[in-house]
Amino acid sequence: MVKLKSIGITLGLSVSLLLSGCGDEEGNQDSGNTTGESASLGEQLDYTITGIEPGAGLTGLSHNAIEEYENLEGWELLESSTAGMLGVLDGAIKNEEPIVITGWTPHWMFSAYDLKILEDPKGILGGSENINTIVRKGLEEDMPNAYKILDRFYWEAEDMEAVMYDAQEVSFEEAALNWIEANPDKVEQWTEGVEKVKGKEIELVSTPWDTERASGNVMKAVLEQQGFTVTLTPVDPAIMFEAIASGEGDATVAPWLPTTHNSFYEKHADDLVDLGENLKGTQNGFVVPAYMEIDSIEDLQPKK
Ligand code: PBE
Repeated sequence: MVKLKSIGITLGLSVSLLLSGCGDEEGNQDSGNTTGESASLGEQLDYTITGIEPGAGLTGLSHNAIEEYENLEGWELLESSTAGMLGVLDGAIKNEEPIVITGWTPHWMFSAYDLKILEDPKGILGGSENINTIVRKGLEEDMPNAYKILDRFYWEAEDMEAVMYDAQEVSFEEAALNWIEANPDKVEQWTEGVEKVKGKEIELVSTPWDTERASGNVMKAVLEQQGFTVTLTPVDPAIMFEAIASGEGDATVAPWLPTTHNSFYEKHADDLVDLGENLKGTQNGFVVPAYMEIDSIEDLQPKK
């Protein structure tokens, strides 16, 4: 971290020296100037934002951003996978190269690397958001004990992060159990006075990202300790909402709202029960290494 920070400072200095010494030659800064010795930022990036899975809410929002920001004319979103994106980010940082990725917090990428979320003045990538608990219609009548726990479930970003960090060493199942053991007071708040059951089956659906593997596995383990037999199925956000709306799935603690998963939510809003937020303060964004000289999405220049 310290090393990365000092690289950032060195690079910043050399860019400003270059700027003061070379008139309109802009070095690393993107002026759309293709005659200079150094390629513009857009050229270096091949006008590409490195994205994640096609089915992610963030991928849809990123396409919207490219459309809505005039300065992103000619830019493309490279869809891949979260692991692929993280590999490209790691490679760029090792080589001190520029990179723009689609990222989100909570995520370990922010503790592993010195990163910044680019300002999003149009608010297209969602700003500060929440994660909600959503259940199928009729769950309250069919499984009042599970419903009560799901309704009460609330934790902080630090709790989710603790599970995610632990899960870099152990499985998410084990990390969830470790967190539960370390936080009996929180679990007690969700389960207090709730009657235990004997093997009643409940189907949780979730999405495949670490944030939701953390929350999904904690909810699974809590319900198991209450006597439920729990299935936890990770699917794309679109499928997750369809499952709850059709009643094939009983509950999810994974929807990012009001923006990231809004298109899916709106489609099914009449056919599901929204129990409100279970975590506050998540955020999506276009993310760059701190050594890059830009601060806002609007600092990126259109393809000429
Ligand atoms: N994400 C970011 C999920 C939720 C927000 C990748 C973790 C998604 O984009 O659907």
